[in-house]
Amino acid sequence: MAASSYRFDQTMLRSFQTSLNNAKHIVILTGAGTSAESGIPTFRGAGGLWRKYQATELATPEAFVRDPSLVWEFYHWRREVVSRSKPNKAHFALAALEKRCKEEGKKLTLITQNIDRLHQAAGSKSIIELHGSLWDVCSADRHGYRSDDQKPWEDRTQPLVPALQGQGAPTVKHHANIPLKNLPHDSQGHLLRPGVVWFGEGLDPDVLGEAAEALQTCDLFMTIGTSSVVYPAAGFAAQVAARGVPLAEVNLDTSEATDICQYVFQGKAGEILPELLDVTV
Ligand code: BV8
Repeated sequence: MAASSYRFDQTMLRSFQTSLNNAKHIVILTGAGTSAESGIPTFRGAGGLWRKYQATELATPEAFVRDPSLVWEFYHWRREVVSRSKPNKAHFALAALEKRCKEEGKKLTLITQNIDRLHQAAGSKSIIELHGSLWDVCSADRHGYRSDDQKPWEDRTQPLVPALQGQGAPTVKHHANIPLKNLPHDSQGHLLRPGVVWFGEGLDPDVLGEAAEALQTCDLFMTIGTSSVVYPAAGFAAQVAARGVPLAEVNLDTSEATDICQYVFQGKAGEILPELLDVTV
């Protein structure tokens, strides 16, 4: 396997690989940095701006009630970007690790904050999507929150409605101001919203339950490509560390989790993971 351009601390690499080989249930938490090498902008890095907005300003029920056309332009553009994106070596390395764990009778749970479904595209199977999927839609109550009485459903029609065609470019000065009636609606005429978890919204209790079970039983935890500032995911590393479980971080910069990780590999996930996990991608 071609050695990566990343220069490992060999002692840390060997110690981590011993922990990896001894682990029986590995939990991996991924964030936007895992998809950065697929060309998908992260939230808090240079690419985190769309027009003059931080992504976090638009990923809220309040923003949707205030300007549903603007929020739909933003998500339509992200669907366009992701539809042209492919999984990168980080995604493939994690899928290869899951396959090896299965062959060795070990468990691997991949908990992702990402909504781009590139882990699935790379072949990962055991995935917990904390924040939903960019390809899902759902109905919104009058405050813009996900309706409790139904789960989001996938609709990969692109554009979702003709009015969104060609809209959403991050560089234009003027918003499309699409009339409400021309935005996505269901067959009963209810306005639809992206089926993701927005800031200020609770996560799906079933999803949280699955994640909690994995966190309580794992014996190795890896955090990859996340700034670890968004809760509840940001609290997972400390929760597992409290049980004395070893933590590893693969991240371009330091994060809120770095200080509690025994193993820290600072660099690009796509360059580090194939050699770190000893997989061929
Ligand atoms: C909730 C979907 C409760 C939408 C997203 C406790 C304390 C403080 C605040 C809170 C708290 N509890 C709740 C909150 C509020 C809030 C929160 O955490 N706010 C933060 C900002 C302080 N949390 C919530 O609102 C959550 N809800 O807790 O509910 C509740 C209960 C009942 C009733 C009401 C409420 C919901 C949060 C979910 C929000 N939705 N996404 C969408 O995507 O449009 S979160 C969004 O941020 C994305 O999912 C993203 O993944 C996630 C986290 O960001 P990161 O993935 O970490 O991305 P970031 O850009 O920050 O970092 C990327 C990292 O990668 C960087 O470190 C970079 O260095 C690195 N990197 C870059 N390139 C590479 C790389 N690494 C490796 N290789 C590379 N090549």
